[in-house]
Amino acid sequence: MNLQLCGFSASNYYNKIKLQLLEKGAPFEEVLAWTGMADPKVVSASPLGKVPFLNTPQGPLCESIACAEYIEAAYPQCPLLPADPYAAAKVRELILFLELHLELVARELYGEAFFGGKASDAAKERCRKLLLKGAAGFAQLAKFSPYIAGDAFTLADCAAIVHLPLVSSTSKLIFGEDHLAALPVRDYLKRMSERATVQKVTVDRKISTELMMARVSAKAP
Ligand SMILES: N[C@@H](CCC(=O)N[C@@H](CS)C(=O)NCC(=O)O)C(=O)O
Repeated sequence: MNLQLCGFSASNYYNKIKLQLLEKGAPFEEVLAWTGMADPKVVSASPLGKVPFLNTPQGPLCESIACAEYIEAAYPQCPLLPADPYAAAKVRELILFLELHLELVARELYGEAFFGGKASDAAKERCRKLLLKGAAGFAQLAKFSPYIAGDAFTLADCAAIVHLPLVSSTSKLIFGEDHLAALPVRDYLKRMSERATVQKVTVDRKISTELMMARVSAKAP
């Protein structure tokens, strides 16, 4: 059976894995699955109802970092993790740093930024401080030369390409300023947008975002 990538193309974590698979030229199918606990098929693969998850020939797998590592091991073509242990660990460090200290922090404000919700002033202030710290830390680790981890396209780029624009736009929408402005994010994303794989992810993301927003409005009271 072909590997199945389950989720939807508006999700940044889903797109991180989709970009990896496209970059590797690994065979896969996309299977639409929305988040939440309502669908037993989703929950049996991903206990918190989060996407993405994979259906592999051996069984399901959730958490995008585990999925990415599985894909690297199972499909060794076009490796996106360096062979050198230290260089590979530096790529993992960048992904973890970006997800824990920037994406997950900004995520607390997505409700207000994109879905008509409202975050408390205390939550905003906590996120603002954490984003400032996270951005300074990421600036210390990320190379942008021309890729996030240096001179080769890696899994860290798959993560940065999907997460950095969300963090920037959340920061602009909520705080009126981009907490990533000191980093060369705009030039980096422009360079990455020249890749056919990134273009495919972007086109699919726009279509999926419209579908997702229609679902959100249909559910709104
Ligand atoms: N740590 C998870 C995060 C995945 C995640 O948060 N996905 C979002 C979509 S972008 C989701 O499923 N949200 C629904 C929820 O948290 O209930 C991973 O790396 O796979």
